Amino acid sequence: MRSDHLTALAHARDTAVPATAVAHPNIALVKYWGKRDEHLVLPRVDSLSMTLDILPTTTRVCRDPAAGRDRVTLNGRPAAGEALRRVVAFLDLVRERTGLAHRAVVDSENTVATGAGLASSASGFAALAVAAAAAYGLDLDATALTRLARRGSGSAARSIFGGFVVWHAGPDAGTVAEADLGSHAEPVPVGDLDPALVIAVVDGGPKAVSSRVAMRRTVDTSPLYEPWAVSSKEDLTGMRAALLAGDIAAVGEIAERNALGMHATMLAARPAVRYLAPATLTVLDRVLRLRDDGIPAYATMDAGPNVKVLCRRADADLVAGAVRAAVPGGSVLIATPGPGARLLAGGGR
Ligand code: 2P0
Repeated sequence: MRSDHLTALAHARDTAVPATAVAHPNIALVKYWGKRDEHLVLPRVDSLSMTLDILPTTTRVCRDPAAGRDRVTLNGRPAAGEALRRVVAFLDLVRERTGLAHRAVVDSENTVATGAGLASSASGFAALAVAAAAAYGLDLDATALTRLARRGSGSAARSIFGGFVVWHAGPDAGTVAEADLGSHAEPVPVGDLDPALVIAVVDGGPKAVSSRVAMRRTVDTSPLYEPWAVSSKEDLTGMRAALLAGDIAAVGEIAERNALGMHATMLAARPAVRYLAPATLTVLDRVLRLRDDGIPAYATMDAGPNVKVLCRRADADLVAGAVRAAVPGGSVLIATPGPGARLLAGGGR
């Protein structure tokens, strides 16, 4: 039995079977903003998100024993610059762990604009983690996959799981291995909640400042960063309780204040990082009026001007209509909780 298994593994390592994985983006209701270790991608704070059922990324990885370098295609175009560097660095990590030096051919298709604050790096690195682990014969459980995905992009750790997911910052003290082990994601129990996220895409273009650069500047220079990080701990505790109680108003209130606080830390950075645009504020005003009308709707924004409005699934069409009318030039999408990352095919296992 065991020798059969080893033969199969050796076969997989020699024969370069392609692996294809799919992952969905996630939107944080308690945000990740700031790292304490850039190399290991260890965050300063715990974060909690909802994985979406729309805008998946599909990624195929195939080892190429004859190739001298990795070839990476993103949405049909050869990747270059920082995007290529990050994928190659991620594959290097997988190669280091498996002892397999083979280069790879990577093809990744996003259904969402890359780098527009719509969590494309979360779905992208979650799909890459699952596909690359399979293609290189790295046998990891879901928790270990969250640690691996984290190394590509912090928020990708959360996209390994579906539904609501917490990503633990992990212990501050201890060895590097202990810190790495402690910083993983896991699903969060949720009560009777039937939520939707109405996504107002007010600008689908790439952001001027990457979230990686923006969070580094915020941690280094913003006098508001530490107070936000402290209040974020309370937000996480409150969010867990609100999710368990199925209390959409409490979930929304905490999510909105946490996001506005995160943007406040950036506005106070030197120089300021401002992702919020006039159209963002127009949507925020509309969300307030929906609440005045008795509709529980709450806004959250990431590293970009687009607004995600949390509401009951039953109210999603009404909220989407209101938001669409508020920003006629934008587009509106409706998401509900979606699945975790999964292998579609291959990997030789
Ligand atoms: C989040 N964001 O929790 C936060 C809120 C944006 C604002 O995670 O540097 O692309 O690759 O670890 O994961 C975006 O940051 O950053 C992000 P890196 P990532 O969703």
